[in-house]
Amino acid sequence: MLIDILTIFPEVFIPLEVSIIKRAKEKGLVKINIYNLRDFTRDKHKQVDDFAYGGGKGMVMKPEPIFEGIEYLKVKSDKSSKIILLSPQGTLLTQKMAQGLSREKHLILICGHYEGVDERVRTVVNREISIGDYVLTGGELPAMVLVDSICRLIPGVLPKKAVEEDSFSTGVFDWPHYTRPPVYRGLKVPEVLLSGNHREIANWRQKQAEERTRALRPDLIK
Ligand code: 4FD
Repeated sequence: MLIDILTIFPEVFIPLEVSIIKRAKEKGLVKINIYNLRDFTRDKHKQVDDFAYGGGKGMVMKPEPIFEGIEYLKVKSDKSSKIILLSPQGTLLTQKMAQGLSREKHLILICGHYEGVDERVRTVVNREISIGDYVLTGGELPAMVLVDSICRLIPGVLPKKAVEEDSFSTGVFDWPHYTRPPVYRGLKVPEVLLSGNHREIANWRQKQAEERTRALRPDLIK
């Protein structure tokens, strides 16, 4: 998969250079390119925003750098590309959505700023996605959240079993996990986990997972 990101803050994308995503890139399972929208401006001041027509406070992201950035990336790729705008007005991101997007060949993510983007940008956008009902200073963090949720689902990035056991796929949360030591600050690991009885352990875990989901997120129970 190829993921191209258009942003005015390319330097914030460091989280995509560590851990699982770093390894996915090294394995050649995903290529992530970050592009500075200022490089697609043509004026002397590399202006990416401007005042809103009709007045009012706040700046609006200009359409030209975004259109030109998209055109440059589409010509380069020759693939069927999905153009995604991260915005608080988008469809709420779900595990199912991430699963669908993990099968795409080419994604172009647009990170907005200021009071929003020129409305005409929406004519070239295929999907508008939000990571939750709150407002952020920019679309960069949502873009990284989206990339992370997608990349871990690309075959070969994680062990198959780990992905199958995802809470939002199985419909229940994980069971409680423990590691050594068996007693820490007086807090004991449940006896059953030390018993070596694998059938009992499996039963205990299933029960815990269900109880925990019912208590924390009854809406998830299928
Ligand atoms: N909830 C989200 C996305 C972006 C954002 C922006 C239009 C504002 C929250 C386009 C308006 C981008 C989210 C930047 N805040 N702020 O996913």
